[in-house]
Amino acid sequence: MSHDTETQLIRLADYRPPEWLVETVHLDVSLHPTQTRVTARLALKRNPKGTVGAPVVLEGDGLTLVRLTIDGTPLAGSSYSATPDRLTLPNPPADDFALEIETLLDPTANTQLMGLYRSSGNYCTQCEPEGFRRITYFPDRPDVLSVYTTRIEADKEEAPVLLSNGNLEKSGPVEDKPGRHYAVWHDPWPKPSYLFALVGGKLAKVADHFVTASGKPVELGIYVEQGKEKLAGYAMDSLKRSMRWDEEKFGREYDLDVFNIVAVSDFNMGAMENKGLNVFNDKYVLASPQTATDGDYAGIEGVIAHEYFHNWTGNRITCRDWFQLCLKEGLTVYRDQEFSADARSRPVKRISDVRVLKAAQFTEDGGPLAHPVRPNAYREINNFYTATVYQKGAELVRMLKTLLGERGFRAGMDLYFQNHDGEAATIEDFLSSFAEATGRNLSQFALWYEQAGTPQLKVSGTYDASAGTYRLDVTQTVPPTPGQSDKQPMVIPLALGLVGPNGADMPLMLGNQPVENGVVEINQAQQSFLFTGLDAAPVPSLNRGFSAPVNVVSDLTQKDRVLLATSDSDPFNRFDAFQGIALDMLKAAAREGRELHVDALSSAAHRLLQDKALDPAFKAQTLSLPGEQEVARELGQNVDPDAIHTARKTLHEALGTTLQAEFTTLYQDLAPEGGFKADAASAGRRALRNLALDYLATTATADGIARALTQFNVADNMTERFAALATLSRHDVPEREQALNAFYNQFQNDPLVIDKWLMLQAQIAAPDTLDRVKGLMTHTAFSLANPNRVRALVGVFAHGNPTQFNRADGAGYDFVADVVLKLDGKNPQVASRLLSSFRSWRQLEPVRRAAAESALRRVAETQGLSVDVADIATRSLA
Ligand code: B3K
Ligand code: ZN
Repeated sequence: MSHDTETQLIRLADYRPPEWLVETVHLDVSLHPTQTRVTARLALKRNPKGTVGAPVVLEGDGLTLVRLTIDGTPLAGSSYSATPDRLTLPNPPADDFALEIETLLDPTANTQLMGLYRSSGNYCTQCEPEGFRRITYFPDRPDVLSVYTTRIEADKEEAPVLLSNGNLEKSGPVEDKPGRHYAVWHDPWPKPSYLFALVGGKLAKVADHFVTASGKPVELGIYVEQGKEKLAGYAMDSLKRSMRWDEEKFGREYDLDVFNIVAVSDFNMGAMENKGLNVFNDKYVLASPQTATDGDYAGIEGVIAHEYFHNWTGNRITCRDWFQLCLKEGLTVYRDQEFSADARSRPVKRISDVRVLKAAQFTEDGGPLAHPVRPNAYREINNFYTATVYQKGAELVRMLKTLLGERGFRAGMDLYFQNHDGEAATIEDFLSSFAEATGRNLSQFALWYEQAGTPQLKVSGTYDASAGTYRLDVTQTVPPTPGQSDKQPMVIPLALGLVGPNGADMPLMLGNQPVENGVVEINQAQQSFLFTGLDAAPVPSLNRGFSAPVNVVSDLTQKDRVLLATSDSDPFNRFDAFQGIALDMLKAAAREGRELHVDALSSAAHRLLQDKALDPAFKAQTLSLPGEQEVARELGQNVDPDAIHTARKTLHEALGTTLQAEFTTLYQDLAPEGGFKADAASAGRRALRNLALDYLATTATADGIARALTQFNVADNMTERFAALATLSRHDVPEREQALNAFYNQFQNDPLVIDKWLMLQAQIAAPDTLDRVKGLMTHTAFSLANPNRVRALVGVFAHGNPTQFNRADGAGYDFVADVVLKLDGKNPQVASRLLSSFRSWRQLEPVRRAAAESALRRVAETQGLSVDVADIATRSLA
């Protein structure tokens, strides 16, 4: 890792095909805690599409070369050059030859958690995007696809389990080496190096099996630390359901004899889709009712599905280069969202996905780190595994489906799989599959991949009673973003309805044609639509189901929103209308200190709560007030996080007080019956009951706190216990410390639960939280080497505690900057992710803005930064 100024900007426009291909890779890995020996035999072949006479240039990252041979003969020192970062053969002996490279690695010293490293004593790898080059020299780019055979050798005692990609070919004791054993794995599917994986260690296997639609048996294995076997049941069930779903919804079957998942406790992100050998952060595998919340269960289901779905969208069809990352990530997020929507409640899933999109992606898109879904330049690709690539990328796929219809979408997907299986593809390949399948020109749609920024739709309506018409005027603008000042109009599928005074949908006719599927297409800067046949003035219900990732600015009144919140046939817009009423009030209160008049909101809440037809999970989502960061984003400038916090707290208390009787009844009515069930309906009831608990605790009576403490004490599952603890943690009462201590004592041996304990404390909106967080960093439960601990404590403080991270004295910024710098020497990826918490600094009021800027500058000016951190610091300040 070198300093930013020395690193080249890599541009999409400079893409060239690889000069050399690698047809097969034979790896021989002899595991040792500090001296792991890797022999790689690469069958190199000149790419006919490359430059005549090009040298062989292989990437490395911190490698120690031991030996180099060609077709068995050691290479003379003059015929190659090797540095830790590169191996060059200026005059390759032939257009087709076998190069054997021996390197020596120290997995114990690998704190970056990229390449081969150790977690709880076990060996594992992470290669995406550029970790394979930390194992051996290689053309480490996704468009070089090779067939891998991997022999792993290890101490039988230290690593009884040896796994790699593909199918197991042989295993047994190593002759002449007592105590050593080996396994040979072969993966018949050509793949890029980033999908390589290897695991060795003391792991317990949870076994199951699956028979594919065409009758092929598959052995399933989930490997966990010994003693944790009982915690893998939900993950296994999610895996089998994902495998079936992909067959039913996309016609995709699994393609190896085995599918293995390994859960490790030190992992930079959620999980990794290595071919046939997914490696997971154990947070997304391990669950029991006593230790995991409903949210954790949903997370496991979603991530297991996501990684499994990558087998087709990512592995069988991979990316030509890292600019195309959204080709696999956006599409696979879309697929996992749809899977969970089918498995749970579709409207509720949509609401929670949009909440994530707005919180993470809209915020990113509105700040200095904004970039297109397909970026056109990067310094450090690890910094582009973002909400924009993932979540906005998924929205683009969803819009395609809306524009093309269910059948057109499926036909396009089928053609994409048919035409590009086994290839490293591009967004153009993806889009042209849909264009070809449906005959639709998608060139304007492609702008969604090129133009950053959240489009804004300004919408106003005029009703003409005498003509019975309603004219909707729509103006589209895409705000300027770094490097992109002028934008072109995009294609925006706008799902809408016209709601009559009685709350029912009115006819949706343009001229005498009904609007197909209730979707109009916006494709110009300005457009008008004249709806006909209306005998009363309608209230427009816009962007139903959040059909496009845009900001809609309309002239709806509070009364209009109340109508939509209480009677829109589109559940998403009921949610959105309710949130909109709250948001308007919070903005006015935070900005102008305007008083909160809660009547409209509480009567809408009352009607929602009384509506028997509504799913409890939906009610819980709708009645959860917009977050403080959402209010900040909506305010856009001169943000005072304390004012927002106060406004939100006041509104929360006012609603809790007004609806006290109702929430009390609800809390009683929803009391658990029978044992814990993880299904969506049961989770929804718990969510609504916990919401009631939280509102009731705000009512300034001792009752609410006592109720929360009782729930904390008697709960037989983590969802209820944790919700009660979260509620208590938001109040400055003695019960808070009492419960936090009890929780720690009960769960101190379970690091994943301790993360929850750290998280809640990091979020407390009180001036002593910073000291508390600093203190917790020295607690035995904390470790700077473990990404989950760092994210739970420091990550949550920086990203999830707006008042204390943004302390007016700048101490929150200084603290986070210090941790970033300290962490950067160990794990640049986790450090740079933490630094991205500064991304909205320009929106702050002047005092905080200056303090944040100076902390950012201090980071940027530090010598010897990783490229990862230097890149975020530089772009944040630009
Ligand atoms: N593809 C991996 C992410 C790798 C991130 C590298 N910084 C997990 C996923 O999206 O499925
Ligand atoms: Zn992914």
